Amino acid sequence: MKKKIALITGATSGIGEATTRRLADNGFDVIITGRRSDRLTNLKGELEKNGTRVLDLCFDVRVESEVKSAVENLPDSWKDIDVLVNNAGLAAGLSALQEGDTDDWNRMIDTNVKGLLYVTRYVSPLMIERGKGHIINIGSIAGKEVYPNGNVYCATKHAVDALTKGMRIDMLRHNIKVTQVCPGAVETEFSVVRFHGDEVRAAKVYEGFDNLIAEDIADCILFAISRPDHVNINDMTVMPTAQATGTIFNKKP
Ligand code: NDP
Ligand code: 8X3
Repeated sequence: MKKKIALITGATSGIGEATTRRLADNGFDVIITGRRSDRLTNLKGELEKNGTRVLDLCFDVRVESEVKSAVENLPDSWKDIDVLVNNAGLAAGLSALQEGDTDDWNRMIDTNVKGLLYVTRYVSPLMIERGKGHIINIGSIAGKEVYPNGNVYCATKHAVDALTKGMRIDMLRHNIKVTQVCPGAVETEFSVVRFHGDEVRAAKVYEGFDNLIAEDIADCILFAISRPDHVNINDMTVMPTAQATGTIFNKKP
């Protein structure tokens, strides 16, 4: 029997990589994307050893022409995408708006909002043609509330929240499910990227409590995509037990 196909953006690290592995373990063939080609090659080699069909596509979600060309040039055997996981994203910086770095802002807006839009714009017609599909957008607790110095990152994730609702309406008549998964603190490369490579500062984010791990979010995605045809999970907010809001934690001293 033909296996289902999932396309995961940002499969080179963290939540995207864990989701790729989880879906491969559960019978999906996977299209893995990201900018770091060496990581894509390694992951592809590893998954293929276990019998998963893998297509690696190296592109930057911020560059519309790259996204368009990657999707338009998909080999026929990869066009029937059942699941799209819009996961690629980042935070850059954590500072008051009046002190913000505009390069950081552009990177977040271009990746988290425009990148997600470009990928969805070019992949969703393939789903529409087949009259079925499931889009998973990775939002954040930062898309449900705003915290000090989170300004632009929170705005991009609020945009993901709005786009999720908008695409659910637009895709409704095409029988395409749209789900948003909004994690709290997950230890990945996220904070190292946010703090521009400062690993010591990044590690402090996860000190004193049991953070989520990427596999926890992969489990939620697998749950959402394995519901019966007539069931759609609109939204999942998934937090560490020791985290109540974006900034309130039950940290051990
Ligand atoms: P990581 O930094 O570990 O992974 C981010 C992934 O996004 C990488 O695979 C990276 O690949 C990819 N990516 C970033 N920019 C681009 C780009 N321009 N083009 C293509 N791919 C890109 O972080 P997470 O796994 O934690 O983050 C995944 C998603 O989860 C993000 O959307 C993030 O906002 C969200 N999130 C994370 C939380 C957390 O606490 N970790 C909580 C809530 C939401 P590469 O560098 O190879 O291009
Ligand atoms: C990542 C979680 O709380 O750092 O989206 O914004 S948080």
